[in-house]
Amino acid sequence: MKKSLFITFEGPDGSGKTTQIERVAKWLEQLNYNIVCTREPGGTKSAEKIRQIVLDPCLPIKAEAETLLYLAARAEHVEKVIAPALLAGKIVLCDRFSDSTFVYQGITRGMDLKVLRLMDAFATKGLKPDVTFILDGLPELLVARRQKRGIQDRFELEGLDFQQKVRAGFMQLAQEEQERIKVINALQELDDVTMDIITQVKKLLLK
Ligand code: Z5A
Repeated sequence: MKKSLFITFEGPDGSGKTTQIERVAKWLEQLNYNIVCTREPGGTKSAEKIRQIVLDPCLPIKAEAETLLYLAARAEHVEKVIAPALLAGKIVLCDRFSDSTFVYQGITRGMDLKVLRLMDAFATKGLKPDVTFILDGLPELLVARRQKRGIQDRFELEGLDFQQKVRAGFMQLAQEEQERIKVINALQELDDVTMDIITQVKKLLLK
């Protein structure tokens, strides 16, 4: 029987999450797995509206309010998309999840990580990913990828210092949860990045 899996992709922006989700999804589909690709903030109509608010550079929001918006979007997303898909035995590939809140609102914005973890558990009803891939690379080298997109959101306008803090934050989480979180070198050739991820996913599928 095919089992459900909840896989999340994390890392600084421009690290290749969207690209890798597409590639891993294609590989899983070829093996006849039922998959759902989704993203945060977003994934439902209301959460996509929240996304428009939190990523708008013209709408500065206090860290507390911003956190609550991300968590509100996540509660909707888990309830309406992720949990039903997992219950139906599907594989969910999600672009960002709780670890982004811990890094962006917690480690970099300075909100209390213990409080954030409790609030996140409330929003997700305790749902955690089976595996999380952090796509990691020197922020300086990821800048060019972000620039190609042309559009800048609130976080991207914060500069290199901020991106370095983000990277250190993800590494801190990876250190704390080595079983769940796998760090992938995002600066390799596309195929090599995909191969590293697929190798880990195969292990989970065979478990
Ligand atoms: N956020 C938060 O603060 N708290 C939360 O709880 C959550 C989120 C859930 C979402 O931004 C923002 O929300 C994010 C954190 C915050 N911060 N910012 N800024 P978003 O969804 O708009 O974007 P993103 O998630 O940060 O990433 P992205 O811009 O979508 O990039 P990506 O998906 O990681 O990368 P990509 O689009 O796949 O690749 C970027 C380019 O690089 C593209 O041209 C690719 O072709 C190229 N690429 C990718 N991989 C390679 C390799 N290996 N070699 C060469 N070129 C490559």
